[in-house]
Amino acid sequence: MNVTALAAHTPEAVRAALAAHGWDADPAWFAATGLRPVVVLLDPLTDNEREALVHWGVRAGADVLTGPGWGLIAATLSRLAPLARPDRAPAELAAVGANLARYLTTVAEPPRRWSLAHAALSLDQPVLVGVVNVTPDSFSDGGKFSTLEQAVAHAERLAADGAGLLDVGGESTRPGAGFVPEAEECRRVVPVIAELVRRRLPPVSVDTRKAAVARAALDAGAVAVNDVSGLAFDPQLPGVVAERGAGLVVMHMRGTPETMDGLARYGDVAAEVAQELGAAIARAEAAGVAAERIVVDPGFGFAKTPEQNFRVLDELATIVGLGYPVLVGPSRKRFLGAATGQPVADRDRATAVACALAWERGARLFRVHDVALAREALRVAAALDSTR
Ligand code: PMM
Repeated sequence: MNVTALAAHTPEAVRAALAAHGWDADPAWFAATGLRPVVVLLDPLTDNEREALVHWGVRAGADVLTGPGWGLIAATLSRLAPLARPDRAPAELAAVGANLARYLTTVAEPPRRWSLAHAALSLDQPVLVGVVNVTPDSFSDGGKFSTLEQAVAHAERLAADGAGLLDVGGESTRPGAGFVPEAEECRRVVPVIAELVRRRLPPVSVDTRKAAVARAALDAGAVAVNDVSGLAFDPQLPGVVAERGAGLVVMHMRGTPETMDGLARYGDVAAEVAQELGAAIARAEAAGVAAERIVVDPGFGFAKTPEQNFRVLDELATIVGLGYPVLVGPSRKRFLGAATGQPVADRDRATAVACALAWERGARLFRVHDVALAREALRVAAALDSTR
């Protein structure tokens, strides 16, 4: 008898095995999806809930680990699904249902579109977000594109290389960077955005933490706001985004660029980043930003050590599990230098690899300086996906 190992990280392997043994396409696909392994941490749990969870686990054939106030379940998607249904879950576990249902839906059907002001981006293929920094002091390209002509020429190049979105920023966020007043930030970004829109280049987002800059950028034709403070800096910003129906990137960081390096202390970095992003998403939705307009970003290099960045990259499933499309911005960052020994000017290959690894783990948008190189790596990564 042959014992053939099947890949467990993709339903494609089981689907193909079932199809090869005569199953029809649809049942083979649904069965394969149901066999996907799922691990979730439930926290906090009462003693009653813990006891009910252990009993449920024995009956359902799921692995359950618990301790005071928490529980962890590991099972296939199909075994876990009844726990998310009010008519099937034990009454003591009713509180688990809604959030678990939302997560299982995301596993089975991840978001496939990002809605922007008057536009939408398909996420079926990788979306390259080209960086247009109109700053004198950004860490890798500061001062290179600070005139209107330089910034526009650079954006034209990024668009020709395949950028699906152009992210224009006027304030450096490198560790220790200083504050740029609103008027100066607007002076840097607004003419560039207006010109990119006039030239009908790909849609434009503005990289800003400030409501006034976001408003001016949206007036100039930007369709999304990329807030590296995760809505912590300016409480007015989500209201502006909601009012204009713009897209919103909510990035994780702690503190400000001045203070973030001292705040990189985590017990379980991916889980804590996801929880903090969840709180930021709740603020955005409370201000009226529709879920379909929100993208989340774990914030590589922001309040994270190199080791913590690699943990978050490998455990991106925890961020993807929030149920929103995920953008990553590893481009040229210090953690890639820590792994390769390369200086900032020679990290585009490492960036492309990091993007491919992130795609495999569920990221869909990639904010990079070298679009052509990252796009090539992502084409290979995306070619592995089943065409179904
Ligand atoms: N990184 C930088 C700036 N803006 N925005 C998002 N959403 N994600 C990032 O990782 C991110 C960002 C810093 O890099 P840069 O100074 O080269 O633009």
